Amino acid sequence: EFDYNTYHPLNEIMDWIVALEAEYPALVTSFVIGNSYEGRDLVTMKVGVDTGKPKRAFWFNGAIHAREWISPATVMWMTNKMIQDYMGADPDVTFLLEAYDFYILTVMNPDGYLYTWTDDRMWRKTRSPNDGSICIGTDPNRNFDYEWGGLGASDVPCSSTYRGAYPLSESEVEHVVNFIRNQSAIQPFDMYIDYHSYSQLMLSAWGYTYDLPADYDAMYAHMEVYTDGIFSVHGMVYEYGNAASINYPASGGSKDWGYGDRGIVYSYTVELRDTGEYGFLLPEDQIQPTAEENYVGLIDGCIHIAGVV
Ligand code: 0X9
Ligand code: ZN
Repeated sequence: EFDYNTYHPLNEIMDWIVALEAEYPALVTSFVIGNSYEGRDLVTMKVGVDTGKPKRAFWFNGAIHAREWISPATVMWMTNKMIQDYMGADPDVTFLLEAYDFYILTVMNPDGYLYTWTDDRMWRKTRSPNDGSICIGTDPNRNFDYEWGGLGASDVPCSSTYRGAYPLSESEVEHVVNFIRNQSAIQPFDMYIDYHSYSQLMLSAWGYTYDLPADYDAMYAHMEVYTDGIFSVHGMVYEYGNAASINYPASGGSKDWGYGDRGIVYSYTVELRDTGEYGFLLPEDQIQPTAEENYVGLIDGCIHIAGVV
């Protein structure tokens, strides 16, 4: 029996995916979208029901930043809950899994995540070397090929926000981008969420500029639904709005790529618990409440999207 209320090393997360697929073959399919710099599989799950009809798609991922352990833990908890709710004939989840495929990448940065268990709990970046520098790693959330290299992204390899030598230099980012681009030709993506920690924020485009995007009203209405869902569970407040203003400007990030490159209006960075008391070292007894509140936000938010797209 998998314990959702503890943090798990990479090998246990990979075993969890195998076990989930074996237990629910009609709901879960896993596949490898490519490899990390150190050669690890980027294992993505498709969670949905085959109806024989065309389906739209949602994407969410965890652990693009290695030390943000609550992110993959929340992704696993929510994935399991979605499956359990489908098995229990929950009407919203049944509707969603029949109309949509959820593509879920639990650990986007497996090399970094492993490194936080073995060497440095506070590692953030990838583990690829940099020419002419002794410093390792690129910030994968500065490496996407939309408005790469602008505000809030460093050109110094030793920086924790290093943008990389060129856009998509990081294998992990390149494979996510290629997968979503290719899959978009088959089924349109209506939502993209990149789960991070910490700060309790829901951040929409833009990240690279203070300018508000053309679709901001629609984004704002959806963020209100998601964060109302969060609040309804444990009364936690997650601030929301355009990333540059609510958080800080940062270029080459995932959500700007989702919206700017792919046209996915509902494209976000969600910063999970807490607001700084424990930060990245969030105690395990907060895994379940964090996941519970985000699950309600996610499901309510997906139902909202299905009604407006
Ligand atoms: O800096 C980041 O990549 C994210 N914060 S974190 O502490 N998890 O590293 C925030 C990205 C959100 N986008 C912008 N603030 N532009
Ligand atoms: Zn992060």
